[in-house]
Amino acid sequence: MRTFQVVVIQLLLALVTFQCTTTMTYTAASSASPSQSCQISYNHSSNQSNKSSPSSSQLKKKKPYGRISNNEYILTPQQIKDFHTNGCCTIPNVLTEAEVCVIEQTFDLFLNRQIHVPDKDFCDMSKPFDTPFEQWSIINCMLPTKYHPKLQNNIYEVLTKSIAQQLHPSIKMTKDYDQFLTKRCNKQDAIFSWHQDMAYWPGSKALSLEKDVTSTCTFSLAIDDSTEENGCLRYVPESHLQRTLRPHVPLHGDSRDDGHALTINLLPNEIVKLAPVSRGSLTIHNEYVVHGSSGNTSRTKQRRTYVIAYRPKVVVEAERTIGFTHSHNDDVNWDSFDDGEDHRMNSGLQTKVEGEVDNGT
Ligand SMILES: O=C(O)CCC(=O)C(=O)O
Repeated sequence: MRTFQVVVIQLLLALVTFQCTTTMTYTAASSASPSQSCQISYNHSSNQSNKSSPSSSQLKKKKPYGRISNNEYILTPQQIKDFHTNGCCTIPNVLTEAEVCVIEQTFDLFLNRQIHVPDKDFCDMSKPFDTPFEQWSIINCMLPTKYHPKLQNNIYEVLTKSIAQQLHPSIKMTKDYDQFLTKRCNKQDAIFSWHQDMAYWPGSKALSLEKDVTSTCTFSLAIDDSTEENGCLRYVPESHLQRTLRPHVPLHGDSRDDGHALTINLLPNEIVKLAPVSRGSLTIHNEYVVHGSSGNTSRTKQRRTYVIAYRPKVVVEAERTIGFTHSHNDDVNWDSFDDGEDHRMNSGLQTKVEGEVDNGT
């Protein structure tokens, strides 16, 4: 009898283990529509160490985090804390393989120039504008949903809109711009220079906003696994906390007529953290955090990433009022913002701040 009981318990345990494995496989594999049974476990809790199985009352009490439905991803309190404390965080397994595949097809139409992106909105973020396409290292397509409206409201937009709202619950957040970035394989110079995003954008004064409101969540969806080797995002944790802009200068030449990118140097002893993420996962960064990425040393692996930035609705409306749309073809741009920021004064002069170190970017 006792042996029979042991066998029954073992069978039950095997069944539970089988169900868990099936759910995890389903989560990681292609699926555009996770079933009801996957909803609660469709999250990073499956990445955690295998502790003893929770009881059913424990399961009921457990908050559902992660991908809880077709169109919602709930952040854990720790992820929210990481974003606000460090200025950057990584969020695993946000899109399914099938969802990434759909987006990837459109992404590649841009990459292969089957969807036309005019003038400076199609550029290399690491090289001067006059570089021939064959020699580009970081292919940048600005505003893909503007140039291909069918892409609007895709699942990545839907999920990140709700995540941005979770990060700034008291502010009405709205999408500001989007961007496709590709680091070609074997391009050591595919370096995205160190910068703070706010340096590229008009500040509250230039936008005639009474309150200094800038809160931004910039998402980057990995279309390819993003690793140290192919030049994943890197950042200086906590560098956003003071909310001050460092003196940025154009990366090429004396003005932005030569190239779009701005650059700064790191300060001595600043700690740099890498933010590798797997396909379908995200990084999110803040508007003041110092960040960039290094070259692609992989012979075979490109790095494609899909950026969407959310900002307060009042900010986006004010940007549009002054004619700033994040298009590199805008007349209103870095050279012409009137926001009294020192970092934009003497933009043609290569200011070297005392104590700065040149770290190869
Ligand atoms: O992903 C990268 O390499 C850098 C992107 C970036 O700097 C940005 O989106 O602000």
